[in-house]
Amino acid sequence: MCKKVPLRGALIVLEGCDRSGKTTQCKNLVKALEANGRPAKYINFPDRTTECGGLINSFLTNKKDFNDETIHLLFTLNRWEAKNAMEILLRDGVTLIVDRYSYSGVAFSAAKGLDLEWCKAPEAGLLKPDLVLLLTMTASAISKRGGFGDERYEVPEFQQRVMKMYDQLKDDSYWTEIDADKSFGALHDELLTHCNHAIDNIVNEKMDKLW
Ligand code: FDM
Ligand code: MG
Repeated sequence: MCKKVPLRGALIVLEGCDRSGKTTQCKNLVKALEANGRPAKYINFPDRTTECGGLINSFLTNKKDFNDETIHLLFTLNRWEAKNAMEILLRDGVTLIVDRYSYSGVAFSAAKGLDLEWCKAPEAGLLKPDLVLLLTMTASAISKRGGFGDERYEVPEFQQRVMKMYDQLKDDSYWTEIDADKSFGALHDELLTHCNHAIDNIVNEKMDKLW
């Protein structure tokens, strides 16, 4: 039996607080999809390899200071500069597994006190994901994992505020919340099922836009 070729790749975003295992899960999802003959690529934001990403890295590692608005806009710019390349890959049938996206941008900045709508505005027009997988963990599960680094924002109390902001952003029409407090393998299997479902259910060749 011949397998139906999807119209395009799926744009799948993983969101959640630090220490939820997002990055390793994203990379393993790409491996699993590719092993099943589904082209996939790992993308992460911030992308620290660009000039703009270098400024963001200096900020996160406390080597440079920017006010809240400026760093917010740098994170956004870092997504705009990736947009065309992402669109080309999706059109070529490559599924993108994205480690953080505009939702991190808005949730982290709003958790610092910036107005939520102000934070959302410059993200408008970026590619809208087909699926957002939000990894959730309770405060006690987070503290059990420990191992926060010394970058800015890697503080349990702040991460809790960020999780509350995700609640204001989530949209049940394309978000799925997943409890990340389980074994790596069990979480991987659950995430992979959702990714395969999203790829199988692409109906529009054209991408939608945020918001
Ligand atoms: N972060 C990430 C933001 O504040 N805004 C954004 O737009 C993005 C993409 O940067 F604390 C924060 C989230 C995190 C930090 O991210 C670095 P990684 O995933 O730990 O590299
Ligand atoms: Mg981090």
